[in-house]
Amino acid sequence: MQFTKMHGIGNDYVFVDCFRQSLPEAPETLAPRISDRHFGVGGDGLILILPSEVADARMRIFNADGSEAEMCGNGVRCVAKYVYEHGIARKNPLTIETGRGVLTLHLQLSNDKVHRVSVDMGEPILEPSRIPVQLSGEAVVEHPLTVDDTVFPITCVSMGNPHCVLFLSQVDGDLVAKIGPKLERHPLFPNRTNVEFVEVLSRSEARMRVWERGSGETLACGTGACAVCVAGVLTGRLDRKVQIHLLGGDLNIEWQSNGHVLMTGPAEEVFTGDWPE
Ligand code: ZDP
Repeated sequence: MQFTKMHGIGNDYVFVDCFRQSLPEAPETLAPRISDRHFGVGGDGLILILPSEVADARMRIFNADGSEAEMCGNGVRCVAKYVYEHGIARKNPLTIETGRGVLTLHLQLSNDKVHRVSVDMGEPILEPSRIPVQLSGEAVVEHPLTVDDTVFPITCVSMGNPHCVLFLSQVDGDLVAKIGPKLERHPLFPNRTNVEFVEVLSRSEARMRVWERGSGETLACGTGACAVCVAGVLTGRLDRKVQIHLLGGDLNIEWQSNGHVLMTGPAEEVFTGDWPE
């Protein structure tokens, strides 16, 4: 099976072109093996690029633990780059079918290569039952949650996949590794959750680290950065247009007046190879 290794600001995945080869039999068991950084190719997960009835292509994403996610921000920019550059659809904009619907992606090209992509990520979902988080009310904004005897005000947002955002005065790796998995698997989140740890730098700038559902800490999360922008506006900390600094690089996020979130960032192809199955 041919694969292509790609990343969006260090959030790296193994991509399989299912236009040109058959779908892997059991992607949920292939994902942990191919993502293993010692015994496999290495990555935060597996992404399948498939034909679609309703868009230029369809994306399915499996986390490193084999769980399938509804959406991914860094991955969909890479899918757009692959679809354009490998001649599946040389169009701009492109449409990609995901677990949260068909998205429109505008490509920034130079010498016919895709360097950056702007994705209309759709509207954020705030209704607790649709995130899902087992709390009442119209939205979960700064709800005090105690973990390890510390109270963390959580704000919950879905971008098709669930996010739990924490604003803190200081964020370090120990905190992410200690609290991340406990919130990911907290009983409040029936489908588990991604967890964002955020330091606000100004009204238009923030630094974040992320503990991803099914992958652990990663260098970046695109849907997570979108959730941080939305949570920042809801809690009065951030303006609607922000730059988010992640361990792997920067993303530009805008919660537009039409209610849609626009995410802009790079996408890179690293190498291709053969997986012996
Ligand atoms: O929702 C989830 O289970 C995520 N771990 C999916 C991956 C999200 C991604 N990192 C992103 O950029 O949004 C690809």
